[in-house]
Amino acid sequence: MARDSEREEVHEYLLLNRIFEEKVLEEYEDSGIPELPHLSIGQEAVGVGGTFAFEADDWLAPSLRTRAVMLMRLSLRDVVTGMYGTKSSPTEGRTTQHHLGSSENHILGTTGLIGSHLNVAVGAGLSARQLDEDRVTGVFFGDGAATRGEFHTAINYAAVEDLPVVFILENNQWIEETPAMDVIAVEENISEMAGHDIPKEVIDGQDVDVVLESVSGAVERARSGEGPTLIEAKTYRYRPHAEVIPERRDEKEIEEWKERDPVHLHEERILDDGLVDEEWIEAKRAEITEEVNSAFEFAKNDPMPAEDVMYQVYKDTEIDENGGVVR
Ligand SMILES: Cc1ncc(C[n+]2csc(CCOP(=O)(O)OP(=O)(O)O)c2C)c(N)n1
Repeated sequence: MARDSEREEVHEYLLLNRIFEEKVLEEYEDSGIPELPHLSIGQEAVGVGGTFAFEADDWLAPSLRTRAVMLMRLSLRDVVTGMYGTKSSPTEGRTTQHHLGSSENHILGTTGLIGSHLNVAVGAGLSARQLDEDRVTGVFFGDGAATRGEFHTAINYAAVEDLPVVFILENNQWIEETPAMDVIAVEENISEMAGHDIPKEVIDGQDVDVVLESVSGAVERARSGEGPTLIEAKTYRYRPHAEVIPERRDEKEIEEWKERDPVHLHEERILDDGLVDEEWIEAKRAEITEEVNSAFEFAKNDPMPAEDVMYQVYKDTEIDENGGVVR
C-alpha cells in the first residue's frame, strides 16, 4: 500500500477522474461536446493506480478510455480544450483528446485502431534499452484490443528481448456490445491467451490499492532488467461503450458492479483508517468540482482553430498564397 500522504493523493485523483467524467456526461447531454465521450466511470482504479505506479518520465500509452493518464499528466485545461478541439488545445485543434500525445509529459499518442499502440509501447521500451535510459513504458488496453494480433506480437517481442514494458489489460468484460468471453477462446482470464513466458497477474481492478501494488511490482521488475509483465485488471464501465451506442447489457449486471465502486471502496478504507474525515472528502470534492467547471468554462469560450490549422501538421510546413502546402 502507498504511504499515507500518497493514499490521500491517490484519492484526490480518483475523485478528479470521477468528477471530471460526470461533468463530461453532463455537458455532452446539455450542449454537446465535439468529441464523443467514451467514459471511464467505474474503472477509475485501473487508470489511477496504474498511472500512479510510474515515474513522471516513464512513458505511458493510454487506451482511448484511460482518462486517468491524461488527467494525471496534463493540465485540466489541456484535457478539456483537447476534447473541444479549440485553439488553445495542446495541438491547436489538430487532434482530439482521445489521441493526444505529449512528449513533454511522456504520453504516447495513440491511433484510432485499438491495440495498435501495443507495438508502439514496445518500441518505446526498445528505445529505452538502446539509449541506455532508465525508463519503463506502461501500456493500457482493453479486452477488445487483446483480440488483435498486436497483443501477441507486442508481448512476444517484449518477452524475447526482456524489454521494460508493463502491459495493463483493462478487462471491462465488454467489447462495445459484445461480451468479451463470447469471442475469446479461454476459460476464465483473457491473459491466458498470452502463452508467452512472462509474469502474468489477474487482479481486482476495482481496488486501487491492489492495482497500485501489482503495477508497482511490475514497474520495479522492468526497471531492474527483469523484463515485461502482463496485468489483467478486472473492471467494469458503468456507461455504454460510447454515449451514442445503445445499452444492451443487463441492468442487474451493471448494478452488481456498482456495489464495488472503486471510489467508494477507497473512500471507505481511508475513512476507516482515520487518514481523512468526511470534511476532508467534502472539501476536496468542492475544490476539484470548481477546478473542473472552470476548465470547461474556458474551453467553451475558447475560439476554434485558425483555418490553416490542417496544413500545419508537420513541423516547418510552408503554405502558398492559395493555402496549398509548399513543402
Ligand atoms: C482495429 C479496430 N477495430 C475496430 C475498431 C472499432 N472499435 C472502437 S472501440 C472498440 C471496442 C474496444 O473494446 P476494448 O478494447 O475492450 O476497450 P473498451 O472500449 O472496452 O475500453 C471497437 C471494436 C477500432 N477502433 N479499431
